[in-house]
Amino acid sequence: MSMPTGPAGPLRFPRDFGWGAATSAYQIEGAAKEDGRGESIWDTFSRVPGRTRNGDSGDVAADHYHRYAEDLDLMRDLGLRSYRFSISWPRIQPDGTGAPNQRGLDFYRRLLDGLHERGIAPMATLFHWDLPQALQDAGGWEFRDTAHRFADYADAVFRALGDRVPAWLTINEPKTVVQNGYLSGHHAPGRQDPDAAYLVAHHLQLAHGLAVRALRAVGGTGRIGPALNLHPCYAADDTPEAAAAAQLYDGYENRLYLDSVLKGSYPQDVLADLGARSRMVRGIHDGDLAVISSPVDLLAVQYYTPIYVTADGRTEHRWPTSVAEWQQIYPDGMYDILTRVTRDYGPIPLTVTENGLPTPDTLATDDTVDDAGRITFLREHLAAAHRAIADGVPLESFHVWSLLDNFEWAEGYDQRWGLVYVDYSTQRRVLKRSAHWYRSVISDGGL
Ligand code: IFM
Repeated sequence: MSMPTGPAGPLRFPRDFGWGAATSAYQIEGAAKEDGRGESIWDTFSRVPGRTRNGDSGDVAADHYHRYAEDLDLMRDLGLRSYRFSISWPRIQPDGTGAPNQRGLDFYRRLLDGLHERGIAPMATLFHWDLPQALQDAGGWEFRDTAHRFADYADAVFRALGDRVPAWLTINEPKTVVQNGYLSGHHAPGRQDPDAAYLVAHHLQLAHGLAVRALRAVGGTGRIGPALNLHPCYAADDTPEAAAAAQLYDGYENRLYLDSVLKGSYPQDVLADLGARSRMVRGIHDGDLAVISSPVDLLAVQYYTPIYVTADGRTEHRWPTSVAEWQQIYPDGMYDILTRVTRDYGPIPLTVTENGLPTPDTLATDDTVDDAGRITFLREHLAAAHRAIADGVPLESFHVWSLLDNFEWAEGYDQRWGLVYVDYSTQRRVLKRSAHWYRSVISDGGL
């Protein structure tokens, strides 16, 4: 990757940089009951009163299943070079097992063909949290067999779509499934069981490794890697106690997922903290870490926020937050996490597959959306990514979260994360000011 020097401005990105945007199936597709799609745990979870804001669900979402051609044109008009989306497991295997549903595969084939026709490189995530409900009924990610079901599903997808997908991501943010689905319980399946949570972490990692092996077994030519949300963890003060607490926090936030995939071991401090009697530690079988650390081709990093850890292991906020109160806006964290991954894990190709924030966007009477805060946020985070590249990080691409406003899980439709505003009453799309800005960043090749 060569950094061009040229007239356009001080922060030029590599000429072949993959300027992109990201989405996920349940958050945008809608069409929850069409073409043979089965139920996912998010369909079930959203129906339980009180689980999502306003009782919102992904039943209709941004209606992308029907409007994908219009959305592809939007991507082309923005100048995107890369589009990261996810494949809905219950569209492909309505009950989580068995022969693939051709109508589900056909939808993704149409989407992929549309991307190629417009010169946009697809990046497909196999699992972005929409587990088939039938597999949850059989034990979900607590059940080791689910990892094998995932490998079977991945195999079917690789065979059907592999000729059209140059880059695959296995599991989106396993940590969020662990923390939100099994610790706090505010995501599907809504459990609050720490012992189960870390067994789930292991099975998600195992599923990742089995899918990597499945791709190699079918002779797939696409590249593959995990999609990890990484949070730089800093000590909240300069006591040795805060440093030790931040180090352990980092184990749970980052090394649990990075070390297992890239070093073939779980971090000893986390294993010791969980204890030999924990379900996770007892659930690690001989050979599992060899599977989990099957060589990958790229690592997808998702960065939103840092974490500051106090001596007694609590967390503190230090920087301004966004509409999402868990987020602290700290662009240097992007630089820190990218350079740290390269320093600690070697020069594996990196892609940023998510970065963004929700802003209080409203559609003005002149049909514009002035999301100045998103422009500032993205400019500063892109500048931090540029600094990381200049310091030797092999970062290939950057995907804004998100292309479109969408279903933000437990927050329903209240939080708007898109470059493109969706008027949910009509499903009309309106480019926000940030989308116009991003288009010029792409055409200038930098900031
Ligand atoms: O919307 C989510 C996405 O599904 C996973 N990463 C974080 C985003 C914002 O919360």
